[in-house]
Amino acid sequence: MVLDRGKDYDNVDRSMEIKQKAIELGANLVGIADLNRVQGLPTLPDGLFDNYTHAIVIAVAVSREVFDTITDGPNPLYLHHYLATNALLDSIALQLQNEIIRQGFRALAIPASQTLDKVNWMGHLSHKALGKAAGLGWQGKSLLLVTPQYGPRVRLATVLTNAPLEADPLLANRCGSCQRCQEACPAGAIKGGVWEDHPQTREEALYFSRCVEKVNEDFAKRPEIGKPICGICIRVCPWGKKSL
Ligand code: B12
Ligand code: SF4
Ligand code: SF4
Repeated sequence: MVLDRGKDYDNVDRSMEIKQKAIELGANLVGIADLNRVQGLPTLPDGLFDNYTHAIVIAVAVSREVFDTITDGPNPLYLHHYLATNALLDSIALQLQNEIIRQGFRALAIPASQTLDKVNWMGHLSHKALGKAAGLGWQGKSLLLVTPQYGPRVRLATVLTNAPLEADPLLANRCGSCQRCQEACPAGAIKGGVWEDHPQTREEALYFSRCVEKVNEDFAKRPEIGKPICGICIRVCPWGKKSL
C-alpha cells in the first residue's frame, strides 16, 4: 500500500512523526540534531557521519525508585535496570531505523552502550554530545547529559539518518554554582569546570583515569556487578530529583 502524505507534508511533519513513534515505543524524550552542530566530534570509525545529515537522539529514563537504592556504589538492581534500559533503547533505535529505511532514506541505529576502544574508552560516537546537540539537555560538570525533565537519570541511543528533518533548539547549561556531583564522586574525578557549550577534552571536565579506574577496577570487579557502572554522580544531581 502506498502511503500518500500529501503535498504539504514537510520536514516538520516527518520529524513529529518520528518523535511520536519513538515515544509510542517507550522513549521518554527524543530530539533531533543537525550534524553540522557536531563537526569535529570524534567517531569510530572516522567519518561515520559522512553519509548522514541528522541524528535522532532517544532518551529512556531510569527511575527514581532505582536511584534511591544507590548509596555508595552500584547494586544488582541498578545493574539490571542498566541492562534492561539498554535493551529497550536498542529496540526503539532499531525500529526507528527500519521505519526510516522503509520511507526510502538511509538510517543507522548506534548501540546504546557498546565500547569499541577500551584503551581510549570510546564508542561509535558520544550519545551525550549528540543529545546536547539535539536540545535534550546540557553536559553538566559530571560530563553527563543533564535534562531538565529527568536530570542525568536517562540513558541514550542515537539513529543517524539522511532524512530531511527539523533540528531542535539547544538548551543552555544550568549547572550554575552546584557542585554536588564533584563533592559526591568516590574517586574525586570531577574537576568542577564550567563551560557554555562543551569542554574541549574529557580531561577538562574529569580526572578521567580516576573514574575509569573506579568503575573498572573497583565496581566492575564486584561479582554481583561485573560491568563498569557507578551511578553516584547521577543520583546526587538535583535536576534528577523530580524524575519518574
Ligand atoms: C566508554 C564509555 C564509558 C567510559 C568512558 C566515559 C566517558 N566519559 O567517555 C567509562 C567506562 C569510564 C564510562 C563511565 C560512565 N558512563 Co559511560 N559510556 C561510554 C560510552 C560507551 C562511549 C563514550 C564515548 O565514546 N565518549 C567519547 C567522548 C569523547 O565523548 P564525551 O564523554 O561526551 O566527551 C566529549 C564530548 O561530549 C565533547 N563534545 C560535546 N559536544 C561536542 C562537539 C564537538 C564538535 C566536539 C569536538 C566535542 C564535543 O566534549 C567532551 C570532550 O571532548 C557511552 C555510550 C555512547 N556511545 O555514547 C556510555 C555513556 C556515556 N555512559 C553513561 C553513563 C551513565 C556512565 C556512568 C555514570 C556509569 C554508569 N552507567 O553508572 C559513568 C560516568 C562517567 C562520566 N562522568 O563521564 C551514559 C551517559 C548518560 C547520560 N545521561 O549522560 C552513556 C551515554 C551510555 C548510555 N547509553 O546512556 N562510560
Ligand atoms: S561514574 Fe562514579 S567515579 Fe565516575 S565520575 Fe561519576 S561518581 Fe565519579
Ligand atoms: S550535580 Fe550539579 S554540577 Fe553536577 S551535573 Fe548536576 S547540576 Fe551540574
